[in-house]
Amino acid sequence: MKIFKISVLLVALSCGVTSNVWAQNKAAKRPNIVIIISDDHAFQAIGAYGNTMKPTPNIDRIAKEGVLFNKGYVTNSICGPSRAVILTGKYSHKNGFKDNENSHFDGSQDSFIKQLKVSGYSTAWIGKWHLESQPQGFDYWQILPGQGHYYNPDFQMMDGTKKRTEGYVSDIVEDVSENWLDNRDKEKPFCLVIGHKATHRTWIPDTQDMGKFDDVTFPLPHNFYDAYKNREAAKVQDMSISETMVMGYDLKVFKDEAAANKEGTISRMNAEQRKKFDDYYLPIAADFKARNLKGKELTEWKFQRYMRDYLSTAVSLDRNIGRTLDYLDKNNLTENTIVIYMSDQGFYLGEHGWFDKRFIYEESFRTPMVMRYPGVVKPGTVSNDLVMNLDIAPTMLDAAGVAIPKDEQGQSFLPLLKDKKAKGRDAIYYHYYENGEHAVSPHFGVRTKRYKLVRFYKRVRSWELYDLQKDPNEMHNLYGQKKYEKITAQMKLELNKLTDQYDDQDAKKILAED
Ligand code: SGN
Ligand code: CA
Repeated sequence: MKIFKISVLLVALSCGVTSNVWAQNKAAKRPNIVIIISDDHAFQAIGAYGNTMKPTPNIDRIAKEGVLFNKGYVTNSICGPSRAVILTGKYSHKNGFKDNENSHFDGSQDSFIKQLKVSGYSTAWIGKWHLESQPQGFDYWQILPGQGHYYNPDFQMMDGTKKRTEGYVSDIVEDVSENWLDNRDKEKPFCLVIGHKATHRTWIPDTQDMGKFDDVTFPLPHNFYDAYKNREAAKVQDMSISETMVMGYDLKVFKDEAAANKEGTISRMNAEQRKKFDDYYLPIAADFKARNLKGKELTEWKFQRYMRDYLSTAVSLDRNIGRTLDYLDKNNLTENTIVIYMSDQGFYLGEHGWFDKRFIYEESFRTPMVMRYPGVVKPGTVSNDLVMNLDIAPTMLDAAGVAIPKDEQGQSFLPLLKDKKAKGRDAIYYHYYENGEHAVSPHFGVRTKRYKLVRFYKRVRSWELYDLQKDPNEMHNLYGQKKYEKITAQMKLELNKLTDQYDDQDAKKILAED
């Protein structure tokens, strides 16, 4: 009997069977990972976060089957920097990618993707990347150069070629992702990042979704006409719907056909796409021109058009998130796959009169973030812990059973989800650097559960303090008020502590000058 067993083992070994069985067992235990990262998608535009129009049934499905993070934040609210933080688990001053204007991601540094790959995962990044340098640590990548285009986008391929693909960008990013999943090495667990361009400016929906919200009149946020009293940085920004948002480029009301043809994405459309685009937008433009709007009427007209395009673009995006979930269902992958949906940061939908992001104020500091992790996260969980995009890398390594490198600055949020008694952060740290387009002054700051302290230090030099409990919309800067001296001092201590903890030398220098 014994001899028989040994001989079976020998035969198995010689055929390589045992190593396959071993790989499969290991793969079964380690979850697959799908991270869907969209661009500029505001939590205010998501059903699960309270949008009553319910434009995102598929994102809502992830939340329902997993966890909704109510307090998900980013460390630096802008595209490239956020992706660099997600990859490395380190703040911008450590991973080197501080802003979209002067930075170039050093791909030779460590990332959670590289760690997963070494530990036996198949890895891929498909879609928006925006880190300038070529992706490293992926078995496969196919990326949109820079911001990419909504229609018939070019992709940068691994072999150095550029490939134009006909269609709508969110559909194509999903097609390529499913194709990679079909052809992946099925012996291994996988980690796939799906990088969507939507809902980035200039918010162009798939033709089938144009006009989806034309019957809706969106309520103006109550601080739409913010006068920025006592808030210098907010006063000097260039991201308002009234001043910055343009009729042609942003809202597709062009002077004439020649002007439309000059716009990148529109000029790329094929005849069929262009006809549908014109059928929808030309009557809107004609109506607008006939009205001759001015002042507040004009601004509010712009706001309604902005909201309609933005939400329709989100519908086109969400449909493709649904396709990812369907793919996992159809291929029996749902039970053993973590799915995360998040944006690279939040976005303003008219709050303070704005579009865009960058500020430490809640709408852009926060990011939507939902995660499904069958067997680990109870469906319908709502998390109110302070978590960050900084935590994605260590959390994914934790889930995969890979040691988290000591120099990662985030922390796994799995303990918070597994154990009700686990304690999360008391405070989170933010640092925004870019000092160009949209004129948002560089700043850093700290947010606790109740208060926020901000130091603007370049375009504008000033402090701001908010009581988020009394003033969740951050309209009343309390800095300098006698009544808040004690809280200010406590918050400054917290800020000093965090700049030490994260070793942010630039911020420490500025604090030392104060
Ligand atoms: C572009 C946009 C800005 C936007 C940045 C950063 N201008 O420069 O409005 O803030 O991207 O966006 S546009 O004229 O090109 O639309 S990010 O997503 O990369 O952070
Ligand atoms: Ca972005």
